[in-house]
Amino acid sequence: HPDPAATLPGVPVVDITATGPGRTPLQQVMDLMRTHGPVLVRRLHGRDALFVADAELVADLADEERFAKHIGPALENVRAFAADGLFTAYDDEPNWAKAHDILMPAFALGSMRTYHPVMLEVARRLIDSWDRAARDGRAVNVPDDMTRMTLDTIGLAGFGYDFGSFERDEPHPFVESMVRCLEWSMTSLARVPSQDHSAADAAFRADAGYLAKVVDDVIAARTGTDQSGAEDLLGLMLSAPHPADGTTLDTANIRNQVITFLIAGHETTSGAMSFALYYLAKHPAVLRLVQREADELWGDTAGPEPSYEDIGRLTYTRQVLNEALRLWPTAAAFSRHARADTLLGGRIPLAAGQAVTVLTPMLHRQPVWGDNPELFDPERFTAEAEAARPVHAFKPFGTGERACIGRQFALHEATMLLAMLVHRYRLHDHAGYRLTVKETLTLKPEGFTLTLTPRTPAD
Ligand code: MNH
Repeated sequence: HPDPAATLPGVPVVDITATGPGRTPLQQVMDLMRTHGPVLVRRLHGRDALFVADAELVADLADEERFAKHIGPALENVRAFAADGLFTAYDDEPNWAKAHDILMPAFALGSMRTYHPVMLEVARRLIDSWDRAARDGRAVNVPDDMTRMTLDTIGLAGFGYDFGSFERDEPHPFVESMVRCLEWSMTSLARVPSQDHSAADAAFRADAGYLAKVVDDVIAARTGTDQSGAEDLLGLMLSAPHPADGTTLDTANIRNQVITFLIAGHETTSGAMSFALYYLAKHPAVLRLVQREADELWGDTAGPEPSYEDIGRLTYTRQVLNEALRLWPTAAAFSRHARADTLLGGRIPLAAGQAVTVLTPMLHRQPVWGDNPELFDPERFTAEAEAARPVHAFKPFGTGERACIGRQFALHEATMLLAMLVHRYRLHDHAGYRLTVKETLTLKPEGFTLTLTPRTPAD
């Protein structure tokens, strides 16, 4: 094993073998960085991982000529159920470029216009459910309901498939199996060598099998119908020819893409909206400003008809979302590797293929964010403030050609829903919620509940 202290001059090595990474490994590295600074090697059972959050090093890692996306141990585990889907494909795997080219048109800004009515329909399902909770004085579980909303949205908008999540008291079993698969991907990394994990692995295989069955249902509901040429995600997957060679995606890859989009298309957006609502509930002055922005568009009407164009006008609501994604980017790490031997930031020698993981929540707390980075402040995302900041200081969607393909989709969906919710309800932090962040590879505010009352024109 190469000793990184010898190969990485000046980079502290922190051995966590005694405690292990625990159930919140990302927050553990956040804490290590608070002690040891924004560049460190974490050692576990003799395995080393280099983590960085330093803004200049991250800017250097964004150089596509010298660095590429790395599939680290966590994503290697996700490959056990998503294989060569877009998110987990190796950078040089031919199916990555092929699927990327075929699916890109579904994520161009103009495509959001097509998804808008579906997003609105699902937003109304959530509002119906929250109206009932408000009437009965019941608390709502925010992350659970955000997950219902985002799963139904990606199902309908991407695949014409209705998960019907608001008709269930419990989360859809797809969500439960998916969460366990993501947890398995994460907790397997903490395994003590030589222990027996066959029970956990068997449970994982059962869950992965169930996910695959849902994928079969989603595809079967489409094939053989006359909408196989539909231009949603599934339509493109099933029938769009690659612009260069005219071939379509193969059957195995289609299944991997469906599972990838069903997961990547809802899990992180759900967390982002949950954190945004958490900060709004804790910052009444900010909440007033979001409400004012929605009121200016939609007035006193209880049931507004948000248009596609309205969402682009919700600039302050977008700032709130960005600020929530700064403090808690829900996909909190991404990895890069050197394409050839190089010096990271001109000072840290990296061999070809060597991996570096960017810890985004700590990047988002570096000195470029000012003296009080823990403070929630949407003013950080005015156009002027953004223009004054280095471009690579904010990376909630990753970087380069492997950055998030669904970014516009997520932002359209989340901005519209947040504005509709604050327009309609007063949010009550009835339990005096104290933030605990649950990690299942992605981040969510665990157990966050609100009570609601309808707003009156005087509010
Ligand atoms: Mn998304 C890649 C964050 C919403 C589909 N996403 C990424 C990456 C990050 C990310 C970070 C890069 C990971 C890496 O470099 O290893 N994504 C988010 C966040 C949200 C989000 C924070 C919501 C907020 N993502 C969405 C939505 C979809 C989606 C919505 C689909 C509809 N994301 C993807 C796919 C990839 C990805 C697919 C992989 C893209 C590629 O590698 O080509």
